[in-house]
Amino acid sequence: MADCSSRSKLVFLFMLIFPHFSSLSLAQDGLVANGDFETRPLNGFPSEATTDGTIEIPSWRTNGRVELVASGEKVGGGIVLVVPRGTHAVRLGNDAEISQELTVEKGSSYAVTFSAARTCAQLESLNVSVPPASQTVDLQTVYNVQGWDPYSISFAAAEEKVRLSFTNPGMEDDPECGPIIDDIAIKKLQVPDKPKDNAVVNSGFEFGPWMFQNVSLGVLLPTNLDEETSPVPGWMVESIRAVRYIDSNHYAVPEGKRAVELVSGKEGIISQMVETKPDKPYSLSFSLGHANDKCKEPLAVMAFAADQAQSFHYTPDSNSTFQTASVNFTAKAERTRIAFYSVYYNTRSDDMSSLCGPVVDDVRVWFSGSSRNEVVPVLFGIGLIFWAYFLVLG
Ligand SMILES: [Ca+2]
Repeated sequence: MADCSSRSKLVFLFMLIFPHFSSLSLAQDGLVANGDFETRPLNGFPSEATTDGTIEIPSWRTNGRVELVASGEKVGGGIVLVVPRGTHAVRLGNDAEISQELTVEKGSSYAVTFSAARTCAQLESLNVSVPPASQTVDLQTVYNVQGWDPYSISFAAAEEKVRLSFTNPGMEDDPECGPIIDDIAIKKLQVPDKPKDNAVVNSGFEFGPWMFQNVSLGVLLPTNLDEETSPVPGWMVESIRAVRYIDSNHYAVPEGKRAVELVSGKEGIISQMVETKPDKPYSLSFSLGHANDKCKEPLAVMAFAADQAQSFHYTPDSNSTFQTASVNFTAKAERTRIAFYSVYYNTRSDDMSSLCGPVVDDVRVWFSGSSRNEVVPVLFGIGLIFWAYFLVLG
């Protein structure tokens, strides 16, 4: 009797634990396993010089020359390695690769955030892939004086088990060159609702990639022409250069907690195809702001909607870090492209080299013909009441 009840207790306990087991293995939002490379390898970090053998990187599979590097370390030519955060990061030599298997929700989209730095002045890039998705991120442009930046790419999960890989596709002359990566995080992307009175999806940029609370550099969004799978759902980055996704913890954001800063002049274009009715009048409005990041003015954006293009200068106001701008247009098709780029190439006034620019947020597109149609019957109604009044009095 006692045996039986303890066994059923065990079964019950097992049933209680088992579903948790399967959900535990599902990738959680945030750092992936040893995504910051701070987990100590079994035979110690190479900088501790306890071994000459190959270093295993916990939780990662490596291929080619992959090194665990420590901050302050120097490579040939006296270049001091930049480690984005913490003490350790990895450097990928020519054709080298690190990868990790993730358990995800099949059919969902995910954003991968990672920090990267180049080591040499040569053309360096990083290929990030989750098959069948693959994207090469150009590290040639240093957006920040600190020498590294967080980036985000996205993928749609075709399977429950996917392999996230980082590869250095370059064939550098100097084997000590090659990108450094750190702080790899993942976030399941939610599909934003379509608001009733606004044709823009994710209009305030509130849905986006993982951002580390203690990183003040925002997240760069490189080229992404796939609106279905975008680290900032609904939005595309049409240009070769990136735009910066920013948070209200570190920047002035016009609405909510997130916005975009156009940091690449005319080479950083963010756009969306919005649903419209052909030949109908619409208005595009948006917040144009200053990120409060010491960005040297003037700041201006070029806004596009259908065949309209208009530039707007940010005019500083002591009471606010943003203003509202709008463009009227007539839709030509079922879908209308709206887009923004920065008119100027701006840098921060304190270091003169970190790239910055105007902030865009709270983008709205609405049918502007409706207000006139509503006003007319109301006026007509008021007129009728007046007539009735005079008739009664007369
Ligand atoms: Ca926002």
